Amino acid sequence: MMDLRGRILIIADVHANLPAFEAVLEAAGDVDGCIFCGDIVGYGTQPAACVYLLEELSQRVPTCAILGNHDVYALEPGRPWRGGPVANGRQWEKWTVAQLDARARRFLCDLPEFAGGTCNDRCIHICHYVSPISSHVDDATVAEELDSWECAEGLEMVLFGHFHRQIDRIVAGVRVVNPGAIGQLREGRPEAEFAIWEPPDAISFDRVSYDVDRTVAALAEIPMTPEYRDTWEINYRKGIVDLSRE
Ligand SMILES: [Mn+2]
Repeated sequence: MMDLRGRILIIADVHANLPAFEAVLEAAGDVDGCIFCGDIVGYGTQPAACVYLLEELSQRVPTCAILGNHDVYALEPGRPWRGGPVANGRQWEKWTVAQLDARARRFLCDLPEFAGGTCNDRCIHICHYVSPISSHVDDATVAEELDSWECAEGLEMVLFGHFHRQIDRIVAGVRVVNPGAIGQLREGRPEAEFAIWEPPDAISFDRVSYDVDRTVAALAEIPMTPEYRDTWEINYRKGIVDLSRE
């Protein structure tokens, strides 16, 4: 059972973007623990290196990490997955699966899809999402989704990912917090997002610029059409995901 205390880094949706992940860890400074809400890999340019970095972090400070839908897919590519990769993205996800060596797979296989426990004396639940709706939805749809969540009695906070946006709301008396995305930005700023929880209840959101050029350069390693590579270069540089060009 997780019991974290102190200055806690809350992160999600790294999506194999190593420069962004490194920038967040540096910007966060010294932390006493970490909560990772899923999607360490999936799309992205450096899946294995990101898994290793999460593993190293978990060896350095108490860390509670869970799998996201893309991580589950990378471990079980045959598993039916709503909102799965489309068009060119399918090739990219196959490439991701091939990049994960035994060490990376072993680390991921040990992660759960949900976790519960306490953090700074609050009873918390960690999940990537509650229902598998697409992450590419507008704010109103996210709000509708959150309102439909039913939280267990006594629960004080839900920490989640998937929607790639920073959220701090009260839903039926439970605080629901999403730290935003590190590696696949969708809010029109190419800055990696994270949150810091200072006891007892102060959760602050932050973002940091990262070496986008390095991420874009690594796209060259991945088998994809030049057009699709251009799309993702634009996505990374603008901090968007243009589904119309998928
Ligand atoms: Mn994601």
